[in-house]
Amino acid sequence: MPRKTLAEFTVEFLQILDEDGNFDADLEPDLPPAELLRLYRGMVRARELDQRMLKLQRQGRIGTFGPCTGQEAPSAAAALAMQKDDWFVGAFRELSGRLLRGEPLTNPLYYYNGWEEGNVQPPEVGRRMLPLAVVVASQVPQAAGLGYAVKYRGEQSAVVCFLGDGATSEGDFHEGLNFAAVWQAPVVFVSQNNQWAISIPRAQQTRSRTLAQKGIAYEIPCLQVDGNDPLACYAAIKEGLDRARAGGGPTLIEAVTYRLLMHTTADDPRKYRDEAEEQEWWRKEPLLRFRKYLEAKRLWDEARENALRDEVRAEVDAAVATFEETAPWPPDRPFEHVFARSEPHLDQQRREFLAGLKEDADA
Ligand SMILES: Cc1ncc(C[n+]2csc(CCOP(=O)(O)OP(=O)(O)O)c2C)c(N)n1
Ligand SMILES: [Mg+2]
Repeated sequence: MPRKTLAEFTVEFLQILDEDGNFDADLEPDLPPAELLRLYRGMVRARELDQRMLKLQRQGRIGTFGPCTGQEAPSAAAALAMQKDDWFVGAFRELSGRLLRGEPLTNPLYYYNGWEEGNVQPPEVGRRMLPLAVVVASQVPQAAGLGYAVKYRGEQSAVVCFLGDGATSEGDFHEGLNFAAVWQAPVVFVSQNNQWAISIPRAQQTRSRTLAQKGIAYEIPCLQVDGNDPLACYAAIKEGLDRARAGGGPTLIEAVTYRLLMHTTADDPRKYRDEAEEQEWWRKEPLLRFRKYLEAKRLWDEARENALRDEVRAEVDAAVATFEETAPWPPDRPFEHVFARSEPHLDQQRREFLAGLKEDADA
């Protein structure tokens, strides 16, 4: 008996705006000028805060953090495509999306100084933004569960869950995708393929030709997009959210982007990658091309750019001043968030930690 083909698959790629500012007018999403400007402003705010945090870290004024420079497009686009009641489930490179959802600029400063309070959103933002997920892929099953919950309750809301390229090699990723598919949970998974997982390059991460195709095994519609193209990211995430709300279950999007800076401030990329590769990606970064797009639409010019940068830098200055002047929690505050009730070994660690700080101060 001859073998026969049971199934065939394709993986599509979407780009609307390229690095030179050329765009496909037929594919342009229907976003009014005010929304396009909001998107750009959101990305600029993230870039400026990121750059400032890098300086603060180097000066010992905040702790270790993972910069998001170059990866502003996917989560900013998601924030625009999402509704207020949707759940935002991030990893740790979604600064632009978080800020666009309303997170105060002081939150990342608090968080990266060791205060879990930086994950708490003010009431106007609401609770539908999960804390940063540093444990790689741990947020994927949680997003599937949230999707199941909103569906079970008959809500119209959906979930957008971010993860990295390395995260797609984790068991949690596959378990989460499997459950989301079986339950037809309204979740849009967005893998930010920034080409690196610390020092592991994309080519050593997986043999899969695309990360998007990992959805196929679970019968999840998938798409690869130019992750430095905010318009393609928006169109793809919006399509996924519309499908989710219409009962069509989950979507997997691979957003092809690049981590322009270090993994975290604790490492030095020059040890494991070529500077020529970085330079090539600086040319493709999202702010540059989106500015060109806005200029082509006659929505932007040099004067507006300078005014925005000044305004945002002043905003960042004010946030840093608030963070440093008010210093709202003592340095041993994180110990209060480990267990509901403290344990003797934790009390011991806390005493040692405080004694160490005192020693450093006295030295
Ligand atoms: C379960 C787990 N294993 C290992 C680590 C250490 N770690 C932190 S980030 C990271 C790489 C993540 O790569 P990727 O998913 O591509 O995300 P990116 O950092 O590039 O945004 C690793 C291995 C971790 N935090 N959690
Ligand atoms: Mg990565």
